[in-house]
Amino acid sequence: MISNAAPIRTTCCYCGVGCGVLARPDGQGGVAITGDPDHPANFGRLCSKGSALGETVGLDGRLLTPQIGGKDTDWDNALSLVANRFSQTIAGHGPDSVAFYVSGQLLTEDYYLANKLMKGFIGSANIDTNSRLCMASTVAGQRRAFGTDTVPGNYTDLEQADLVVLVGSNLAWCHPVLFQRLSAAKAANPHMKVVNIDPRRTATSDLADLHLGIAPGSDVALFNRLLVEIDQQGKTDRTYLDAHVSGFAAALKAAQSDSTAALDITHEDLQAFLDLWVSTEKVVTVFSQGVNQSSAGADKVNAIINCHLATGRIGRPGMGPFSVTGQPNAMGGREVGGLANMLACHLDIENPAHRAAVGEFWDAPTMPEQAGLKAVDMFNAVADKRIKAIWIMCTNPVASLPQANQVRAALEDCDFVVVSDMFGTTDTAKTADVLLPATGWGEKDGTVTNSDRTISRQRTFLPPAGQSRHDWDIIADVGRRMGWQQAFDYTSPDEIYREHVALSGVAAKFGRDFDLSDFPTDFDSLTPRRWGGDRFFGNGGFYHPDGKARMLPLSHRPPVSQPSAAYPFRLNTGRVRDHWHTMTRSGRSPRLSQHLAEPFVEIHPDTAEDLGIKPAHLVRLTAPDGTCILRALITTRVRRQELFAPIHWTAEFAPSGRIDTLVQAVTDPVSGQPESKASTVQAAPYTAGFYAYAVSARDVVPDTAYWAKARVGNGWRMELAGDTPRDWDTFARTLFGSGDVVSVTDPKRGVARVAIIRDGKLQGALFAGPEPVAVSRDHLGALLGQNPENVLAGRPVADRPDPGPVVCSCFSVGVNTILQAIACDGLMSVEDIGIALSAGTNCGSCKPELAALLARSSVKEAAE
Ligand SMILES: Nc1nc2c(c(=O)[nH]1)N[C@H]1C(S)=C(S)[C@@H](COP(=O)(O)OP(=O)(O)OC[C@H]3O[C@@H](n4cnc5c(=O)[nH]c(N)nc54)[C@H](O)[C@@H]3O)O[C@H]1N2
Ligand SMILES: Nc1nc2c(c(=O)[nH]1)N[C@H]1C(S)=C(S)[C@@H](COP(=O)(O)OP(=O)(O)OC[C@H]3O[C@@H](n4cnc5c(=O)[nH]c(N)nc54)[C@H](O)[C@@H]3O)O[C@H]1N2
Ligand code: SF4
Ligand SMILES: [Mo]
Repeated sequence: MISNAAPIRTTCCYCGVGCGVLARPDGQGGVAITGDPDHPANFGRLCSKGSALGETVGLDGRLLTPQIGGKDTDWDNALSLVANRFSQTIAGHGPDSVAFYVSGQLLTEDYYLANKLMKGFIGSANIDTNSRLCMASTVAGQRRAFGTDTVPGNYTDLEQADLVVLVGSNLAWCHPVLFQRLSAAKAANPHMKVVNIDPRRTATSDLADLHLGIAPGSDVALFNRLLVEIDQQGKTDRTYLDAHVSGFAAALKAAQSDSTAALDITHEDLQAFLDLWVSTEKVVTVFSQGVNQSSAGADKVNAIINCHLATGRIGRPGMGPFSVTGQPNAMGGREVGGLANMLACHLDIENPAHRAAVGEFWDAPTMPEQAGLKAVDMFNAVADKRIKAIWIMCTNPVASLPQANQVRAALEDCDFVVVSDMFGTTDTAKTADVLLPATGWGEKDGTVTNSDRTISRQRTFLPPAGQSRHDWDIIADVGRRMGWQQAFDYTSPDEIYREHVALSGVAAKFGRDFDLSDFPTDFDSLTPRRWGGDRFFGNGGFYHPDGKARMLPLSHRPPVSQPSAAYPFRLNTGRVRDHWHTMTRSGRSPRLSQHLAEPFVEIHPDTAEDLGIKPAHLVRLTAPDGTCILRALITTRVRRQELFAPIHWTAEFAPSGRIDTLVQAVTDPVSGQPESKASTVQAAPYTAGFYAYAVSARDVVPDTAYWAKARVGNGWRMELAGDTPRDWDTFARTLFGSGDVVSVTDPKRGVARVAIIRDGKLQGALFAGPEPVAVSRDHLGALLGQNPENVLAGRPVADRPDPGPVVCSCFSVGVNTILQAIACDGLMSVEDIGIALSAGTNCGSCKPELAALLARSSVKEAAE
């Protein structure tokens, strides 16, 4: 029963859009979720992940007690061990022999304390964060251009612009609510144009008037060409440049000597983009991981900013460069100084006056004078034993760092590894000496900052799972046990919040942008609020000592790994609509697991043909440090010789899908961010001796060369493949347990259908054959735990048509149902589909796919 009490106002824990959420707990561990109509990020909207938040708050799989060496223990033992081992390591080998690796998903208060403990008390700057893999190039680029890490604009700029350029951003899937706001603004303003710059076509490209499928890594060449065009068409803003910017002449000169050869797009498309950008005053250039995750990431950021500075199109409504942040608190982490090369509140670690001020404020015994190790270097230092004790909080580096097999080996070999997580089964948790159960979303309380500088509250509406404790509380306890009782004497997050607000006031005295002095000191009265006001830099006011921005001279540098005879294909990686990172939470939601239920690789049809890879067959990708087996998704959305694979699958869900085992640990020399989108690999068909599809009521770990599992309502669905066919009845028993076996086998054709039924209820079913098996996957999943009449038919009986793979996760509407309705009922628009089938009417995340299905149907009609 849902209570009638006032809902709890909180914030979504997924992406950096930072949507407001109303949570209505049912008092039994469940919760009803709706969008907060009053939150300025979403005004009531939620995407598929936000809408499914209620499915991910259960206790399923949660780590409930601290563990030492895999055995349950109590907090006192666990934290004494952590404090003692860290203290001993520091005493024996110095403060730089220990490290914290933290996360843009920590709340600001957690993050603040981790930074305070490492930088102010342990006295090392070896604290870095997964934001190094995410936003570091933007931080570096903004600091070089503006003198501080400031996002100049806000979300309304995307609505007020006449041109929105999305560079290396799949906004439709990764920032869906912002994408919905953009789509609505475009529908309302017929003059508005959208350009998408991405080597592959995505759901985002479907909204764009122009898609530039540039060669990977060529963004600097593109924006250099744009700078030249701005100059040639006489669109530089001399007044703004003279008053507020230095470096224009050198930047232009460098741009003029760059070439567009690297772009690999048609002259017409290039000119169309240049003309649009140059002639449109109100232009916002949005950028994300296609820009950041590059060995030229910081340069890409500055190439974009250069064009906005040259035209003075910054800090005014509808104009400016706009970095969309990935994680819910990527921005908060930057504000507290969570990166190894930052201090706190946008102060600089290398600046003695800044250091002294922060040290004095904290009453810190010691402060590091130099930046610490950045993520990739940090794990290299673990590998070569310079770092002997590491504490990993709220991130899963064994899955998400490049050369992930080496990261795993380094942690397995490290003297002392502490992992704080909600789950004890992650790829990283398996390497831990001490596992600390952390509270998760719904249980935690604190603040987060979204992409447009709006600080919002996350609030508690559930009790902590088991013995789990808040991250800030765990860190403070360890700080006290290490001997700093007073400095870590906190009893609630609002004390930390007030301290952070006060420190920002100290920073502001140095003329920094980040100042929360006007924020309420009472935590509970904090409503969503943007720091720094609506916009920065419309009238200059940059944070370099002379108050001017810097334009940088830049030239195109290709990705570091170049295709070779051994590794001829370029591997691009990224996200899918309904999964979040390493799936520890989204993988528990049946609703979110249906959209794309297994790891895949997008391959161009010509490349697939050259390699002899057929649709739905398996592909083996090889790189110097790893191998993956993935499902082939043959599509013209990627360029020839280029592959795209999602990042989400781990040893928990599909061990041969761990994509970061293939990614090379190449980093940007300025930002230290890995080039996660441009590795080189070998590709070949994986010749399976059998393919199988299974549904199982219980969670199992098959012993096949390939398997991928996904949650369904009453259990799991699994894709399997391997070298040699099995004795299928025996195999089914091992997977599904005891019961009555019903089976049909045709050994000659190598085909088998086996079901196990116990007490009249389906425990599991397996369909195997020499080719990928064609059965209705959703239908079989729904039969688990039911009385399974006709289960071996593999699909619904004739009077119940097969809905096909789910497109709309909110209402479980499949692709066949939608195509059928388009064809038979003459549906013409996404709205028509909504009225007929409800698809797309709740969160709207599938609207781009509905539009693509409509387009596909009309092309087919036109051809017929
Ligand atoms: N559904 C979902 N949403 C998420 C997340 C998630 O896990 N799932 N994670 C969140 C996080 S932390 C982040 S950082 C964001 C990431 O959000 P995005 O950056 O939008 O997502 P990605 O899919 O990583 O990459 C975006 C695009 O960059 C393109 N790209 C690759 N190389 C290049 C290049 O050289 N130039 C250009 N111009 N483009 C290139 C890729 O083809 C890809 O389509 O998403 C956030 N939102
Ligand atoms: N090849 C490739 N690699 C990539 C990327 C890419 O595009 N390509 N993207 C990179 C980017 S942008 C990012 S942001 C990273 C993300 O990579 P990760 O940060 O490694 O991924 P997550 O799954 O978000 O890990 C968060 C972990 O914290 C746990 N957790 C959740 N809430 C809490 C909490 O409140 N407290 C604690 N202590 N734990 C909690 C979760 O269970 C999970 O194990 O991946 C990076 N890696
Ligand atoms: S867009 Fe979706 S995932 Fe991102 S904050 Fe909003 S509801 Fe959450
Ligand atoms: Mo990210």
